[in-house]
Amino acid sequence: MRTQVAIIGSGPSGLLLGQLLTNAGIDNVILDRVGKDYILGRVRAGVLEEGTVGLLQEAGADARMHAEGLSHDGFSLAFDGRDHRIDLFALTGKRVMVYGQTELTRDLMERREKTNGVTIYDARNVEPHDFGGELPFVTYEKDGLSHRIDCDFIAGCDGYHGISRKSVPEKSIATYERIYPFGWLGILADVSPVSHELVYANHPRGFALCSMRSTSRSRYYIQCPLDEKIEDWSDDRFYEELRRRLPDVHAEALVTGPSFEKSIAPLRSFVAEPMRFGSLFLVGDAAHIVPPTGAKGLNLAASDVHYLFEGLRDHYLDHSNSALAAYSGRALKRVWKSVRFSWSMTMLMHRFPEGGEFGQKIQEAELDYLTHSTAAAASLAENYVGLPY
Ligand code: FAS
Ligand code: PHB
Repeated sequence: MRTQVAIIGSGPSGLLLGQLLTNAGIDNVILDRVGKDYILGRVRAGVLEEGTVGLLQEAGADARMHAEGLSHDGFSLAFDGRDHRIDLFALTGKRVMVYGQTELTRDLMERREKTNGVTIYDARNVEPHDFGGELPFVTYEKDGLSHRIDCDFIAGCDGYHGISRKSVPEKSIATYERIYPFGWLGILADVSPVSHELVYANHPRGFALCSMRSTSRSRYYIQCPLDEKIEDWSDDRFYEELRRRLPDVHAEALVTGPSFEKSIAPLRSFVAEPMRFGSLFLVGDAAHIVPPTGAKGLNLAASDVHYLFEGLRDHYLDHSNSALAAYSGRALKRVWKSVRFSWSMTMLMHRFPEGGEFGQKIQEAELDYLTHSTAAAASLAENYVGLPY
């Protein structure tokens, strides 16, 4: 088989890039090591920046998001028993869209099928080859047979644990990492959310986040030690602990009900540089990971796709390679600013026992500053709604 762009990974990065390329008449094939249902079974992000919304519109996969998504003008910081609203729209003129990554992925998959995009699921041992040379190709195994796809470019959209970054010679790549000493225990339940907007809570017992997927489906998280076991957390125990970390106004509004998803996610900051190696481009989680405190992971994948699509479109349609040459530098400039923001929100909102009383006092001072200074709140807000592409 031959294609112009071989995309490894059928998550949001791969699907969004694939659709933009297809719409531009640029041939592409997506390969994923698992099946469609497995991908759709993963519960991930929930908040979309306007840039991400715009790219889904450009991809023609935005109808359900606009019909079912929730447009939010603000969110709350809860601490010291009080709730402080950050008015995103008043401070930035922008909003965020609350719409689950699972649904966005489903919409992109359906759009790809409608436009006859080729996706090879359950592709085992996918491997990029000769991306430093003139004739790149990808190999994989399926149904006991080995296959090869010759291509012009390879987009590594295969996430943190994917093969693409691991295929780059160690001497050619630099990585930067911070691992946080806790995780997020999250549940999904078909109960109405405690508030019409998201609530990020800083509490001596630990961080909590009240999010949602709709007005009848809530997504809750609490900070937990990394060695916690899911089986030790009944729904009742989870709701009781969540309630203890919220101001009364939200604790009293908490509607409980059986969870249908419960998981613990570790938190890390990670960046690989550069994001281009010859004809191989790293995109999204394959190149960077952020703690979900700033709701940036999925949105950074989207801005990477924007930069890479511009480069590939200019290469094929305008015979210009300047945008492709600029991809890594442009993407990393935005990545590092979002990594900084996600790190700062994580340091602000979580309990760090090793930080001691001094660390606690610094958090309290910063929260006080954020909720009494328009300049400080505006800085937080412009990062949360998403910095310009
Ligand atoms: P993805 O990891 O989504 O997709 C990569 C795809 O590549 C997968 O389908 C995988 O099967 C495939 N793949 C991997 N290795 C392969 C190989 N060798 N061969 C072929 N295919 C391969 N972000 C937020 O903004 N908010 C959140 O709350 C949030 N929560 C998260 C919770 C968890 C547990 C995780 C892991 C991430 C979370 N994220 C969150 C970040 C997440 O949303 C990512 O940013 C987003 O999935 C990035 O999309 P992709 O880059 O497409 O990577
Ligand atoms: C979510 O709804 O899953 C979510 C929302 C905002 C975050 C993290 C996760 O910062």
